[in-house]
Amino acid sequence: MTIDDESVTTLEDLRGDLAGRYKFTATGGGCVDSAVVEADMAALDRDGYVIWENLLSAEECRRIREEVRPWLGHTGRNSFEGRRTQRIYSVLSRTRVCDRLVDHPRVLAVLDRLLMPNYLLSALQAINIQPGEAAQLPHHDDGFYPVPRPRDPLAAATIWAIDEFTADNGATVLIPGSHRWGKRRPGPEDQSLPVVMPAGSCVFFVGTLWHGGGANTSACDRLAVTAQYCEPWLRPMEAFSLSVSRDIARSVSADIRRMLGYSIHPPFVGAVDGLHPLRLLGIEQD
Ligand SMILES: O=C(O)CCC(=O)C(=O)O
Repeated sequence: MTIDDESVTTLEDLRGDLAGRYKFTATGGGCVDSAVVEADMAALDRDGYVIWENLLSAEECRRIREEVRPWLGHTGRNSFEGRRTQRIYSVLSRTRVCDRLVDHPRVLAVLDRLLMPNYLLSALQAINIQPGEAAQLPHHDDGFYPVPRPRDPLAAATIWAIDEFTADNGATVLIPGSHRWGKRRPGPEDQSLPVVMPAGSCVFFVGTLWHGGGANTSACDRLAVTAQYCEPWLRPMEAFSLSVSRDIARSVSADIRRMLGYSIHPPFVGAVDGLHPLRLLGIEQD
């Protein structure tokens, strides 16, 4: 959409991208049956989360485990990262093995309805909770944006079980319905739910839902991959436009590229030198 010659008297008049290149491009989420997505949205509205079982094959989980294992060197720097938890940041700059998780149609279909067009990837991490780890501090993922609750979510997260999640190996613990809370914090009276699910499954939850990594009292590691997303007008947790090279940005899917920041939130949020960031890659928009 281009801006015409009429004078601009309100911000709404600046509807298009100043580079004249902005479009609401359809995402890969469009291929999911709308009845399925409506059911997911109803669950999110009611509970704050939805669980999708067995989206990945055993072979895909094996490949992720194998690829990620050599980087699992050090444990967390504080109890939030987890003293017995290993985290790998900036996964997109290291490997393509998790791309399918980031732009999975089931995830995009829900994000398309939950967030504004051109929402961004905010984080992609592998999280390996080792035996002996204590439960993580309960939190909600958009809590670091200083916008008071109650409110709509500013972000959303997926946690993919690469190992099976059991009640005692550190399965993510959620507080169903807590996405609607105002200022209150979780207490001992609140019912929490360990997300028990087979390897290859995914829990999707809104950024206002209170949750945390569970305690691992088992003898085995619990490997997960988390992809988190935010509104296109917010600063993502991980600065992907700095950590992911232009060669990698060219090689990933159009959906991931857009979520890395090669997109515009109209009229000009995300522009580079006044132009659409895709020009840096020499890629034409569809
Ligand atoms: O690993 C998990 O299950 C949850 C981790 C988490 O919520 C976080 O680190 O923000």
